[in-house]
Amino acid sequence: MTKNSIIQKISAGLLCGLLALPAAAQQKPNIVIIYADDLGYGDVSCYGMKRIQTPNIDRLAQQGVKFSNAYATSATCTPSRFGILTGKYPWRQKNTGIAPGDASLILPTDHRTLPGMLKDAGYQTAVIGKWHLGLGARGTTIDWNKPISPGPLETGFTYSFIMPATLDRVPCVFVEDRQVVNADPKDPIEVNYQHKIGNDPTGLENPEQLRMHTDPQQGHNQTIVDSISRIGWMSGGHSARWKDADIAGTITRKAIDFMSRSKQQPFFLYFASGDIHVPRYPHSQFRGKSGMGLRGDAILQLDWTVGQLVKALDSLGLTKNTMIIFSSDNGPVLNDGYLDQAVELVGDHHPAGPFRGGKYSAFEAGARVPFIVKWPAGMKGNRNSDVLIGQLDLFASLAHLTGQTVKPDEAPDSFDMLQQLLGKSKQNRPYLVTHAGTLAIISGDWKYIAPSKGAKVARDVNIELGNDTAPQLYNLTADAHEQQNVAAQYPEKVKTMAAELEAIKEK
Ligand code: NG6
Ligand code: CA
Repeated sequence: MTKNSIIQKISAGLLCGLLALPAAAQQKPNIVIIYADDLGYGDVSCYGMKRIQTPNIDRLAQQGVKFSNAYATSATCTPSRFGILTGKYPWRQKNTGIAPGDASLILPTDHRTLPGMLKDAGYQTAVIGKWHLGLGARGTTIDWNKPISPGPLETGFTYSFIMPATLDRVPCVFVEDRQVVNADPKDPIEVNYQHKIGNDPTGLENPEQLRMHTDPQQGHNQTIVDSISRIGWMSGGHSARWKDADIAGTITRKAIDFMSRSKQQPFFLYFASGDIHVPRYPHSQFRGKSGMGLRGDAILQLDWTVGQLVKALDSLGLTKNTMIIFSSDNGPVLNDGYLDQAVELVGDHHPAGPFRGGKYSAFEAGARVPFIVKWPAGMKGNRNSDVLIGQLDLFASLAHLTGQTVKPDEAPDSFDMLQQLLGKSKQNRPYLVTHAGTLAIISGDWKYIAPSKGAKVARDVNIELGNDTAPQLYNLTADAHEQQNVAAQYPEKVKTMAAELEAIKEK
């Protein structure tokens, strides 16, 4: 493992890259990232879920390496997605918090992102699914009725088919490349996050039209689309509005189409599922099937999606030389605004596995997520790894894999962890910073959470946020559940880690 300093960046170039790999893998592999939304560490059966089975995700683990110490960059979506696509900590940049549906693009257009780097390596690059990184230039208002730019195509993707924000935010439409799909010029789309526009019913005024009630404490009671009220107001675009039950099937088909038409050259697919974010309303094939309510049903749908993508690679003859990386953008939440019985039906299931907290939290469950890598031509399967690794590391690691040099203005926080990704090295990342309301640094056995004045518990979602005005220090090896704050016993350790965190912030 090496930090991507200039010298190491050069050594990560073509020579050390492809030539060091097994012969079968010398043709650049296809790379597919399957990114789940709000899936907890314990939410799939190969990570301990007992109530339902996720055979397709489990099979990835059987045929690849299953990581137990891997982290999303943040405990929420937008900053984690920023991190995985840029290799840069999101807290280094303003406006990287959870984005409203009319936010401007937060990815850089003046230097390469992960897809841009892979495009330079000769890849066709697609984003299919949830975007949530803003669209359009800063300081402008998005006109949804015209070509929308800058967006994915200006940040390194050669094809895009996206839901612009989250499933619970307007506009509830797909955008393909720069155009809203099925738009009707006679019914123009308008979006507003400040006040109501148009005459469409809202959850607040017409709760009788809802298929799913919202938590009065959490809003989500604005424009109703597909019998579900959302965050934000939208008018027009009726022919373009999605049906929630069809989203997984639609994006899966788009992904299979992309892989089929790109099979002659290497491709990179960043497939960002909407599952299992709220509002959870999977296809009827899955509704009622988990016995755990719609949240469990959405996990079954996510597993089905993985199975469909794997099956498509098989029938295209691409399985052997395709690397699949499966992970989640942040930890789990039960009630995230909709009363969908996730709380009532969770029973003895622990969505966060053995960890404390959940989505939004500086405790482990916020960012510690399932992470599986499989690539039959390049690595052995059926292995576990407890190496410390972050999603941020994909940039430098995949640059190494594909013979690209990481340039000085790119991916400042990404480490080349290729050998660890392939299960060939057990060397930990020396440290990793995770981000929720506050920052935490993990190094070896230890985790230090910086003092914060934030609330200790988010009452609406019922999650411990890990905030404390005093410094917190946990020994993750002895105390994975972060029960014993040992800061008072190890003042030197606290001092060193706090200083290390400050130094990383200054970098
Ligand atoms: C929160 C929303 C939550 C969800 C989250 C984003 C409220 C009260 N809660 O602000 O429902 O949309 O943002 O989730 O509005 S994420 O996974 O995309 O980060
Ligand atoms: Ca998320």
